[in-house]
Amino acid sequence: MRARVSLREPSPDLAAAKAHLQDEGWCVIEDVLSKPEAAHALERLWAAAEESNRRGVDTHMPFLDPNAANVRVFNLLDIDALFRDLIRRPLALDFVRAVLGDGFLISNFTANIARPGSGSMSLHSDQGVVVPEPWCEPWSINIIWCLTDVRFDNGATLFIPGSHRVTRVAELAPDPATRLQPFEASAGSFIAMEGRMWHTSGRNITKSEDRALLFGYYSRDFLRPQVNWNAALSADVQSGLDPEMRRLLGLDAAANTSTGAELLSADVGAVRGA
Ligand SMILES: O=C(O)CCC(=O)C(=O)O
Repeated sequence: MRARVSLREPSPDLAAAKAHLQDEGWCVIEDVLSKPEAAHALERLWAAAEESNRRGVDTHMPFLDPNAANVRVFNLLDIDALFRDLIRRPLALDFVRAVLGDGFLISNFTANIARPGSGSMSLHSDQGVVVPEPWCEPWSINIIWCLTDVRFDNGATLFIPGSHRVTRVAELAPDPATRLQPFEASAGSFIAMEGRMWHTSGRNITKSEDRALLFGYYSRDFLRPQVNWNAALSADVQSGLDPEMRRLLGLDAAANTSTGAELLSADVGAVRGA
């Protein structure tokens, strides 16, 4: 098991990182994007923030963040093809599959730029946001793209080690906030974080350094994604998507069929075997 693997290593042990993700609920893959690629994505993210404001979707969400130093960008997939490419990067999907298997959908893709002076949001797990307790199995995962270096002092995401084993809120006590640790990583990395991990945004206590993260959120295909992509993606964007991307977004007519199909074939097999 390895918590961190760099793609620059002569033979990166991705299996060891997946094992860490499966057991400990997280891992970091470094050097997935080059520094210029991460810087370019950051430029496009700022352009997306402007476009979001132009469309009338505010980038400050008072119900999420204590002040406007957190810049939130929603609907990245509608705004820029660069984000439509990132959300389906084969390496990212490989880590998603390691936790969710083949039957998953893209649930959301958003950004949070924590600028100097930003504060923490509420402690939560992302699976808890979409499924009521008990949380007995991993049904969602985040692939968190780091577009800047991420450290404790510039507002790294804080997580509670082992909290992906918590099945009910009551099990979090006592003093969960005292057990928070930062996810630190360099620009161009991604952090894979199982959906049941309890976490929050850190405070950016630097004078002048932004922390920019993209949150690619995926969930099992029997769960309704956080975003209704049929409504959120323009006709123009939808018409340019290939069949695989339509499938990942759950855009086609058939929905929630894979689990039932497995059960049905198991039943038929049992009858045949009788
Ligand atoms: O920005 C962060 O570090 C965490 C954000 C988060 O957890 C969320 O938006 O749900």
